[in-house]
Amino acid sequence: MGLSDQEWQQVLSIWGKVESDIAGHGHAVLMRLFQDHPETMDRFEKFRNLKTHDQMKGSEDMKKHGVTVLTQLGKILKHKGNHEAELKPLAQTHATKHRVPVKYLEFICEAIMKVMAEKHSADFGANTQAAMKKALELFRHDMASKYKEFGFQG
Ligand code: CUS
Repeated sequence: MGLSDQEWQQVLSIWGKVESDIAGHGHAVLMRLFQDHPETMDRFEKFRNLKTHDQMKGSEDMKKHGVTVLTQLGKILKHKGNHEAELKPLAQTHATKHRVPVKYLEFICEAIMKVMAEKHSADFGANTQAAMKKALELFRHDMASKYKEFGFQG
């Protein structure tokens, strides 16, 4: 489940491209998530009223939340697996407040992979994709075990 130094390097190098436009990437990720899995919109009250593609496109709330999601995930990735301190409060709010199931985390990770592949096809080759996938799997695995500590089966 762990990543090699080289894999972390690939992950963080492509993440640098995400950070060059974190708002654009974040909004694209949530657009993709809500389009592919509309049921996930239910977790956050401020998104429930968004009905059409255009409403989502123009939503400042979605843009803001996209930045939040990717900023938090970026902080975690930069710890290269030693992310207990960052992960714990995130797992706590998602287990007890938002009640976001592990399945939804999987969906959002898929959306992240798709957006990265679309925006950075030249730099997101098979090896980098595999490394990114591993990093996101590690993240979800550790979120899932923390969820259980907070009594949420996820
Ligand atoms: O916010 C946050 O943070 C999360 C993410 C991470 C990565 C954990 N989220 Cu938000 C999630 C989700 C959303 O937003 C929506 C839907 C589903 C899930």
